[in-house]
Amino acid sequence: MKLLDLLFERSTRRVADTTSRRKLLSRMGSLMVAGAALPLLLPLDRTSKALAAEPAQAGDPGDPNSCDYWRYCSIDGFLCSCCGGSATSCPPGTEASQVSWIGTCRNPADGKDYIISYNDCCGKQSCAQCACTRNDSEEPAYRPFNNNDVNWCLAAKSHIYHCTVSVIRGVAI
Ligand code: ABN
Repeated sequence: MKLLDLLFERSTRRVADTTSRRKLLSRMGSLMVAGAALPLLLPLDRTSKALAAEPAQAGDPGDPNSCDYWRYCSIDGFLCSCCGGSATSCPPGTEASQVSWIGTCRNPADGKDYIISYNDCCGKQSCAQCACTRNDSEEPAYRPFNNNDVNWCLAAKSHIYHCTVSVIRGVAI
C-alpha cells in the first residue's frame, strides 16, 4: 500500500512540476475561443436568408415580390416573399405542404424551362399580401387535376393556408 501511495505521490508531483496554472488557463481560453468560432465554420444552410436579402442576379432576373417574376408563371396564391418568408422558404411558424401544384416556367436569363413546385405554407391565417394568379397551363375546376385553385394545406398537418413558395425542382427537357 505504501508503495502505491509513493507512486501516486511521485506522479502527482511530476504533473504539478511540469504544468503551470497559467498554461492551463491559456489552453482553456483557446478552447473557448475555438468553440465560439466553430459554428461560423460549419456548413449551415443559410439559403433562405440569402434569398430574402439578395437583389436580382444575372441568372435569376426579376423581383421575387412581384407576380411578374418568371418563377411565378403558374402560381395561384399569396407570395411568401411578401409574408416574412422568401420565394423558396415558408415564413416562421408555417410548414410547407408536401403535396403541391407543378408548373413549367421559362427563365428569361438562359431560355431554359424549369419545373417549379408551388408548395403552400400552412399553419397561420391567410397572409393576404401580394395575391398572384398567373395560372399558365391551368384549366377550369371541372378538370381538377389541371386546376391549381386548391388549398394544398389540406394534405398538411394544419389545413390553414398562409402563402405559397416556388421551388425549382429541375430543368424540363
Ligand atoms: N394553392 C393556393 C390556394 C390556397 C387556398 C385556396 C386556393 C388556392
